[in-house]
Amino acid sequence: MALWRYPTIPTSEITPESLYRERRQFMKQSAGLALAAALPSMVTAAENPIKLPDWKQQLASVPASPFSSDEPLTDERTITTYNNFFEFGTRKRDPSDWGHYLKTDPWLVKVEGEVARPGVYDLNELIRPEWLEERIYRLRCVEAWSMVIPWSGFQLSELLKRLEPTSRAKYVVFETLYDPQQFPGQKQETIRWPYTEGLRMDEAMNPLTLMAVGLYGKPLPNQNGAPLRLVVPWKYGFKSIKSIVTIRLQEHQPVSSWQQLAPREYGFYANVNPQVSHPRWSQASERRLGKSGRQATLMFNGYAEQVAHLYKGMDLEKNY
Ligand SMILES: Nc1nc2c(c(=O)[nH]1)N[C@H]1C(S)=C(S)[C@@H](COP(=O)(O)O)O[C@H]1N2
Ligand SMILES: [Mo]
Repeated sequence: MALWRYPTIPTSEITPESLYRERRQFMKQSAGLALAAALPSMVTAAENPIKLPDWKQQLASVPASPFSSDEPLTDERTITTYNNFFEFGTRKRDPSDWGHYLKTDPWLVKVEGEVARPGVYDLNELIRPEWLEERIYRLRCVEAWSMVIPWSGFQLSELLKRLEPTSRAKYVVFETLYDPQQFPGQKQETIRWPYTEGLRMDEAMNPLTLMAVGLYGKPLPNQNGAPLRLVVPWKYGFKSIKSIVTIRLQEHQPVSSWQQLAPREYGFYANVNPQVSHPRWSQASERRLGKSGRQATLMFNGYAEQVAHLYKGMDLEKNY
């Protein structure tokens, strides 16, 4: 028997998506009532020895974003056991098998470069509970599969505004934690660590760009990039960098990890584009995990209306 296979999420905590939707609907309707009913029980809450930071407790009841997709959700088990997170290894099961090695509390985020408010922030100082909302987004991996994921998080633009970028800030760069003690996959040079990603300033400020801290109404599981990850729904999944410890604003375009590893296959933009093939396979269609058959991949992953204007006049075959 393999002793190392701790499931990170106990089976009892996995929520079927139908139940999840019902519960969310119920909560919306009864939010007012629940608040009143909660008052007498505040004594018990105060006695609760497990004191989570405020924002973690709120995740189950944050408002639903109008940007949410209404497609059926991918079930929680698939979202939390079929992962790409090379810091834990290259197999889809590695992140859920090894995720428990990562300690996410406390979590410090270094903000540097072209900002008026650089510094090392505790994650709990960085998050404003009133920013939080739930956004159901499609995630399209460059490997031609996709999922529909209920994230909880906040618009990156809110955070950036608070950090006050200078006029020279043209790009935002993100880095994942480098610590081979917690990330066994970093003992191999599969990619050049730390995992690095970047966005042009207008992409970062677009209202669709999300910083996720939760999934299915709970704090992010480690395998999904706890405690803080980027989600850019119109780009291939690899842009959505996990377990972020550095946010840097700078004037020049950064080189992202996949671009550095295979520049002919992965570009800086990585916009979902069914018309531009990967050199080794087509991007025209995708397999929606949990569903049979394939479906057509949509331009910008279906978010063209909100983001196509960002790339006006650019040759998307060259800027892949
Ligand atoms: N730090 C880091 N972030 C990462 C990756 C990774 O290996 N390391 N994989 C990326 C890829 S290829 C995809 S498809 C998504 C997968 O996110 P999920 O496992 O939460 O579905 O995470 C992205 N973010
Ligand atoms: Mo991916």
